[in-house]
Amino acid sequence: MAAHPEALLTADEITAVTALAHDLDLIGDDTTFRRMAVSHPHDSDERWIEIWLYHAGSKQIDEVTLSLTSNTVVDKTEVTGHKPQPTMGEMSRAGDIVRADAKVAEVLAQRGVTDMSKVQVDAWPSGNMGLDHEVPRRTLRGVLFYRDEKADNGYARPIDGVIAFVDLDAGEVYHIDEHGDWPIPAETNEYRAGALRDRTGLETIDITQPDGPSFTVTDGNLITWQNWDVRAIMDHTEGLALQSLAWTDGDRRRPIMRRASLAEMVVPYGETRETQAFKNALDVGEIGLGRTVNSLVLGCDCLGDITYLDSAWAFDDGSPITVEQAICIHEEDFGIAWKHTDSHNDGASEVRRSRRLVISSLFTVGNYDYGIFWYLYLDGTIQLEIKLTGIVTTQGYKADDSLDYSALMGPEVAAPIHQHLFCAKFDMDVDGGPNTAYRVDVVADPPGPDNPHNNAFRAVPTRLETEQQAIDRVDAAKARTWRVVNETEKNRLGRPTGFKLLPADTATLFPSEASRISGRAGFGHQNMWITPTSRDERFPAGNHVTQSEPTGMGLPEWTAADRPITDTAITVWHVFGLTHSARPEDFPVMPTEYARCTWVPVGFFDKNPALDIAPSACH
Ligand SMILES: [Cu+2]
Repeated sequence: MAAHPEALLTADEITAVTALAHDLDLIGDDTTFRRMAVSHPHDSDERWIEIWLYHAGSKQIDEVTLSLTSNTVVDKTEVTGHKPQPTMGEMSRAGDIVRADAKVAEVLAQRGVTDMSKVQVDAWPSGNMGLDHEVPRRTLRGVLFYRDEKADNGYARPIDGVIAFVDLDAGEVYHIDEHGDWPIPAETNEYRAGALRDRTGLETIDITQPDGPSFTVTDGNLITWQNWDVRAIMDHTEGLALQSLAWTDGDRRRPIMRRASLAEMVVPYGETRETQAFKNALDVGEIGLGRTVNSLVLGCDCLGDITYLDSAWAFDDGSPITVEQAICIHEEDFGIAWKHTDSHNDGASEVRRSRRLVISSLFTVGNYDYGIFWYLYLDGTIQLEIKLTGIVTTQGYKADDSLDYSALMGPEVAAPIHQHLFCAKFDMDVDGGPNTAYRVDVVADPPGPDNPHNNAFRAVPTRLETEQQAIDRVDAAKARTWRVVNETEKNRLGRPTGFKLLPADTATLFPSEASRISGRAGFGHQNMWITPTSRDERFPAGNHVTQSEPTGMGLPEWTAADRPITDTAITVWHVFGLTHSARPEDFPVMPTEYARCTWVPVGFFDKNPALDIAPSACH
C-alpha cells in the first residue's frame, strides 16, 4: 500500500520511484534525476511523487508527477531552453576536474601553489552572467582556496584572482579567468576543536522532561502537540517544510495553512571586483536544500528530549541517500506566556509559562550554514526563523584595495557585502478557505476639526483585490502588517477569522533592476507578493534557476497577469532576511544571526487561546 500523500519520502520509496520511472520508460542512458519530492498538495488521495529528469543528449528536462498508488504518470511537462540544477555528483566532480586540470595547475604554479591536493574548490552555480562562452554550456565556476591540511579553514585563505570554468557536459575546465594577483593570506584562522584554547566556567545545562515530551509523532511525520497538528516534509528543493497545519478547538479541526516553506533565497553580493561580482546564489533552487541537510547530534545540535526523523534524497541516478536524524522535534520553554500582578488584590499574581514546539533542520551550502526553524506556540503563534551561521565568502586583500564594497576580516582577507533574502511561501487555508488578504497600515489623522485632540491614529485595512495591488514592501513607519481572513467564518464578535503576518523589517534587493541577479531573482525587489494558490507556481524565481534564461521567471511573470486574489485559495510570499556587512566578529566563523517572520491569530479565537494553560508548580 502506498504511503499517506503527505508522508515523508523514504529511501525505499525512492528506490520504488526510480524503478517505476524505468518501467514507464522515462529514463534513458543519459538521464539524471534533478528533483524527487513529495508532491505539493493536491486533491487526490493518491501518493504522488514529483521527479525532474534531465536528458543530457536532448538537453530536455521532464517534470513528471508519478502516482505510487496506481503506478502511473499523473502529469508530465517537457521543458526546453532551461538548464537543470546541477546534481551533487556534478558539484563534487567539478572540484576534482579543476584539481586535475593541467592549465589550472600551471596558473597556480605561477602563484606559488604547486600541490593541487591543497586546493579547495568551491563550485558555484552562479547563473548566466552574460558571458558568450557560458551561454551554450552548463557551467560551474570553480573558486579556489588554499588548505595545508584537509581540516584547515579554506575560507581563511582565498586564492583570489583565478576562476576556473567547468563545462559539466564535457567534464572539463574549458576556460580560466585571471583577474589580478593577491597574496594567499598567511593566517589560517582556525575554529575547530583542539585548535583553540577553550574558555572555562560554563557549568552543565541539562534539559530534561522526566515524563517525556508532550507531543506525538505518528504515521512517520504527523506531529500532534496540544491543539496543533502538522506534517513535517523534507523537500528536495526547499528543505524542511510544513503541510496541513491546523488547530483543533474541542472536536473542531481548523486548518490554517496547507503548506509553508522556504521557497527560495537569494544572496546577492555587492563587491565590484571581477572575481567577486559574479557571486550570487539562489541556494534553494540552485542547490536543493533537502540534499544538503545535516545529520543532527544530540547534545550538540539539539538539547533536551528530542525526537528525530530521518530523511532521504535521490542521488543523480535515482538511488536513495538516507540522512539519519535530519529533522529535530522538541519542546522549548519560552519564558512567560502571560502574567498579571493585581495590585488591587494584595499583589496576587497569575503567571503561565510559554512553551513552543520546535521543528528544525540544518543545511550546509558551501561556506554557509542555514537553520530552518518552525515554531508553534500555545497562543496560536506560528513562526519561521532562519538561523545563519558558517563562514562568510572571502576575497584576498592587499594594501590600497578599495574597501567600499567589502570589509576586512583579517590582515589579508576581506568579505564582500551581501544580502540573504529568504522568500517564505505560505499556502493559506484559514478555516478551510476561501481566504482574502488585507494590508493594514496605521495612519495618523491630520490636525483639524475632525481630530479635536490631535491624537488620532488608526489602523486602516485595504482589501487586496488583485496580484498587482498586493505587491508591496514593509513599512515600519506605518506599522504595516498583512492579514489573511476567511470572510465566510465569523468569530463570536461577528468578525471574520484570520491570521496576521508580522513581517520582518528587511531591505529589498540592492542590486539594480539592470543587474543579472535582478533578472534572476526579481522577487527580491518586494517584501510581499500574493497569488492564487497553484500547484504549478511553487518557486518564486522559477523552477530552473540555474543559469536562468529567460530572466523574470516566477513571481514577476505570474503576477503580471494581475489575477484576482479574493475569496479563493491564496499564497502569501514574504521576502525577509538580512543585509550582511560583515564584522570582524563574523570571522573565522559567524555567530548565529536570526531572521524571522511571525503569524499571529487575529480574531481566529474569541479570546486569548492560552488562557487555559495550567499554572506551573512554583518553588
Ligand atoms: Cu552573510
